[in-house]
Amino acid sequence: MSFDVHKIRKDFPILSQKINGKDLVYFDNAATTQKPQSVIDSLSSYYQTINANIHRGIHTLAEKATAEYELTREAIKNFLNAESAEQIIFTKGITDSINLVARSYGGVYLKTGDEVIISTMEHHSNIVPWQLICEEKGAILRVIPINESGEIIFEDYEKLLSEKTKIVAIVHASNALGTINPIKEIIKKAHRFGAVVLVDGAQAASHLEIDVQDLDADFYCLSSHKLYGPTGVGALYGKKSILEKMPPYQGGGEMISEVTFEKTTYNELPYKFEAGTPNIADTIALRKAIEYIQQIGKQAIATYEAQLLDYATKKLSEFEQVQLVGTAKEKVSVCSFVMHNIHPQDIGIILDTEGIAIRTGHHCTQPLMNRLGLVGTARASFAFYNTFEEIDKLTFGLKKVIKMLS
Ligand code: 7TS
Repeated sequence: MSFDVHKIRKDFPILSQKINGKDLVYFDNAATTQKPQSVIDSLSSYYQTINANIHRGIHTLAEKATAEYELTREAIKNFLNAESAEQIIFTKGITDSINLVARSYGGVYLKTGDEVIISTMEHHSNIVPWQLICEEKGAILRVIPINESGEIIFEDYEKLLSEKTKIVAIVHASNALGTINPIKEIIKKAHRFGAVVLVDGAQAASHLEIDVQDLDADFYCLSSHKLYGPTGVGALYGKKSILEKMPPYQGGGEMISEVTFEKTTYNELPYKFEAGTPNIADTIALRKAIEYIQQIGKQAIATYEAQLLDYATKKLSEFEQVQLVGTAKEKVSVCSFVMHNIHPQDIGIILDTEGIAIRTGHHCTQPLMNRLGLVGTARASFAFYNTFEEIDKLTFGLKKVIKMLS
């Protein structure tokens, strides 16, 4: 399919509305993406035609709902190029996936004195679960430093690795800076020391081609809502040999094979990790989002978004008062910036009066902000439905900010 942004925009009904009397310019895609009509339709169609609880039923609706639900697992398997669908575990999102691994894998395999490595640019969801489990186990959290452009310092990472390293947990692309980390090399180095690697793919999966086998990732995490799908659904990919030796994360229905008061045996993968009735409708709708992305094509998306990023970077650099935050060589379409003597929140409030939605603050990366000596940034993050004209509106909005506040 050839790339036609105006045709694509028609598939996203939310984009055609006015905010504060102006055309909505949605530049908060790193927080959550908008949903195409096919995803919205899937949600109401599910409740109108096949709503039933899955896996346990023998009636027709239960079988239809189960089949649709499992098709999403298959779609994610293909999206990530995983070996098999049983390696895809449904979760509530990235946060839930990381907590699952920290509790289940970390709970068994971390011992006193062991080390977990993360980076300076992690989202709180890839910091706090590791702090909790490290504290419980007497393990130590180590942090890879970054340079002034917002890239990890690879030699320092290599120095942190040792026989004590058990887990490396790292973001594929930073939500606050846009930096794309050299994940394949990071994984290769960690494996030399026998450590497993978890990759937070929140910001990468919507922009880049992901191949978990090529990366040799041990765990890879996704959130549906950052992928044009509904909120409240995510996926965790894991290597089969590792998932098999991990104990269940939560107990309840679905995850069991047999229950007696004396002893319970657990279900097979992936169900061992999926306790209780899941988010069925939203999981089914996620497949529509994946199909939508695949129909446009990751390559076409990456090329177009790179052009948007280049254009925005150039336009913002023309402002004397604007300082870009995050100037890594490899970036996804995230443009963070600060303005001299102007609080990021004030930028966000004034841009909103122009119908422009950006995010301001620490972006759940407080340690990164501390490292950069900032209270927060203003962040415009672009998706394939954004346009160059919208970036012009952002620059117009920033001129208004300067006029009002400097
Ligand atoms: N990791 C990264 C890199 C993220 O960007 C986010 C959400 C998460 C983890 C957590 O994902 P969740 O789906 O479990 O909530 N990032 C943002 C953001 O940048 N602004 O709002 C949410």
